[in-house]
Amino acid sequence: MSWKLLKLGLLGTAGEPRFFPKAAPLREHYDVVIIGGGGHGLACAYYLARDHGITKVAVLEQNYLGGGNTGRNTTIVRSNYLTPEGVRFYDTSRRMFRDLSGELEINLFYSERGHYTLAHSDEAMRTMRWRAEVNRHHGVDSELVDREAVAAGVPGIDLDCGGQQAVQGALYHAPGAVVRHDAVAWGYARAAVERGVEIHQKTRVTGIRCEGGRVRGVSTDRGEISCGAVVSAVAGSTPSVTDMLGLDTPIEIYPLQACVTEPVKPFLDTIVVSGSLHVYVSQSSRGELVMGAAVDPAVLHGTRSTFDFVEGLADRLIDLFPFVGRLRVLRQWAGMADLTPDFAPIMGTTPVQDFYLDAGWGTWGFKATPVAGWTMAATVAAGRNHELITPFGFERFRDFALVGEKGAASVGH
Ligand code: PYC
Repeated sequence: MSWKLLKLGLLGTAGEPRFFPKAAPLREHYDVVIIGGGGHGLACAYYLARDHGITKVAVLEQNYLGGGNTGRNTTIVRSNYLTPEGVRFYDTSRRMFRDLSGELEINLFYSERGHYTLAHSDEAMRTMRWRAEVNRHHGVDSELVDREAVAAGVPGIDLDCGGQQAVQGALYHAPGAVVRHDAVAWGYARAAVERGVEIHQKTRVTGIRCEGGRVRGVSTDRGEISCGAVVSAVAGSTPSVTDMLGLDTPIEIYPLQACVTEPVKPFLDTIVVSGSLHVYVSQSSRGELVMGAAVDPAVLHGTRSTFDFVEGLADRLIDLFPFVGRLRVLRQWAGMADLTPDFAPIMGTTPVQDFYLDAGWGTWGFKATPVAGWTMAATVAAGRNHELITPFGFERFRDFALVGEKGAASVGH
């Protein structure tokens, strides 16, 4: 018997420390309050402490860590976007993800699989060629591949799609990866706490106090806090936070659903996306097929799952992978996608002094976790937008300076 087990038996207590300590009571003042204990908020807290020495930081989470969109996605990391702004931003994130397990000392199961975005028409082939060119121009590994290359790279695929919308080729993005999503939140949380950040779960922000046009504090269901700055990183709950300040954004909330099948033998070691069929699929290390579709068709602030979604997804997926028709769906879930009209986020400073927004992530927020946290922390520390996020500024809708990111996924362009 191992000494550790014997000790546990004799003492009756496990010697392992908690992953991170229980939060203490709320303090009266913090330099920065971050609303939202998802990946983005926790990453911002971590980089505030690591890069800027700002450690009097509280992350307030109304529910539990990573319980929002961080734990409700299909874990895809890629940087094969269409706009130069998008490519630069998401590629910085992808490179940060690659080194993150070492940095946070937690195994995030980061796994580079390659990512195929299928093209089912001449027009889609042209767009994929365009994306490949923009990607390569910015040093991102993407190429247009033909139908034969797709057949060779994606076992089990029916390139004729059951007789509809045959696959002509694909944008192949070799660095496309999957990563264990909830571990990303836990890793950032632990590393932030180790540097002095406080995390308060089950703490709901009920109001934001301003004086003279600048933020002074927040009201919570556990009491009042004063603070020097507030960062909102709450994805689908963004309208409830911006309403507290009377700030208008063009964000609309649509549910994004996903599901997994029962586990099967490993056969798919790549990520496959079809914008025309509105499906994407990869196989997890447990053998489950992790799959999703487009956002639900109507605005809804909720995370209910529907049979309609599974039925529609299965109907389209079996055109691509006929044998999947024999598999059972094990579980399904939904997130609340905060969509902007130009499919790019809204980040950084706002018309309210010392109130910073990290929002508008739609269906592509998880892959931005490291870069969003890093650039938001730099923005809060300097009081002005980091250069990587200037194209995503709050004022762009007023100034008609939209980004037009057509490399977003799960949304009909
Ligand atoms: O942006 O890669 C993506 C994605 C996949 C599913 C939802 N968004």
